[in-house]
Amino acid sequence: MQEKINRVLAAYGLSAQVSPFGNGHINHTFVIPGTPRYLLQRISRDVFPDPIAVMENISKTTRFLQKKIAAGGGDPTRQALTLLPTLDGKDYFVDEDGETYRIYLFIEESFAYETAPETPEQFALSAHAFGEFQKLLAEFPAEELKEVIPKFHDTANRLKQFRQALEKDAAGRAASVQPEIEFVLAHASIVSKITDAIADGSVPLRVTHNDTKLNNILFDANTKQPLCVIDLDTVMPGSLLYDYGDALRFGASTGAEDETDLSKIEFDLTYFKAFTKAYLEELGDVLTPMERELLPLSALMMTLECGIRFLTDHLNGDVYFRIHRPNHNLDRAHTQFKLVADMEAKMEQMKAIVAEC
Ligand code: ADP
Ligand code: GN1
Ligand code: MG
Repeated sequence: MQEKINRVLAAYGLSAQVSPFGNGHINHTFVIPGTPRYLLQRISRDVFPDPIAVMENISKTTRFLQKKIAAGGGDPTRQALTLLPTLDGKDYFVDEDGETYRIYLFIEESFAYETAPETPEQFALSAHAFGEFQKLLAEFPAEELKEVIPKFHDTANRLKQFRQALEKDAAGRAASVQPEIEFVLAHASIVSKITDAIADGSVPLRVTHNDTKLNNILFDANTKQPLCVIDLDTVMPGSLLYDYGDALRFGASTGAEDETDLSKIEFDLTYFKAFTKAYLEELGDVLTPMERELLPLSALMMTLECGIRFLTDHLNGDVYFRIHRPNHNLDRAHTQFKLVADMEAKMEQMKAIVAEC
């Protein structure tokens, strides 16, 4: 591996002993020691059929964000990702095996929350960060972005892919997960709620992040304030409900995404309220009535969708999300389904909280 990486580094005029880094489920990430430090990432070809399109989107969005941040008096090299160019001036490098790599400036003195933060107030900070990110990108010309993963948050399509995986049963696991399968199929009636609203025009397409997991924000280690929204691979036209719902899926859970003790997993309404209030402070004036109406359901739907995706990958033999132990994707699906059930029980309270905010 290091030998391959040496050839990549050479394209950037660098040479160093790299080490694996971080907790992402998708890309391979390494840190390049030195001053400054850099972060090297190999883009997953299994996940992104066209890694160059991913890089073109990221080049455009990072440049756009940097300009906006600089114009607002911020620090564009800490508050946005900075791509290092290769010696011949490109924002990425494709090696002889066709693997695509990129290098970012390492944002020092920062940290990410890998589970929910200790207080609702800290979680609210992430709502401001994602809300502000959304506002910064509001003027970005959406037509310049490629749809790197088609139908990424089309929950109905995720259900279709689940049914196909079930049919195929590639890993021979379907028989062992019958209650989980039933749980998914019992929720078939809600999967089109957001896409239907997009189709009838009541929910607009915006440039969205689409992967607003809390660990995709770097916080400043000294001030504990949000610093930079990262993981821009899936920035593309989408619904604001995807970003809002996905952030709650992860950050309003009382436990880790892969917790095996399900008694520890609940959907915490105090966190839900803190996030919703802060998000609406940022974006309340731009929301359409239908976006507002679908806020509570979007948290449930993004959680259901993620659970469906984890279970689909378990059925497919763990080919998409990186796993670190047997049944890891099944464990992840369990937490998501537990959260869905809890949100169903709390839906009236969630609606009341949104109305109050
Ligand atoms: P994945 O798609 O695999 O989740 P990410 O881009 O989210 O990949 O990043 C993987 C890891 O690297 C995460 O742990 C994240 O905190 C860290 N990271 C990403 N970009 C930077 C950066 N510019 N500086 C410091 N750490 C970073
Ligand atoms: C993946 O890349 P990462 O780990 O931030 C996934 C998200 C899921 C998430 C679940 C491109 O996010 O869609 O919600 O795992 N990213 C992609 O933890 O599929
Ligand atoms: Mg990530």
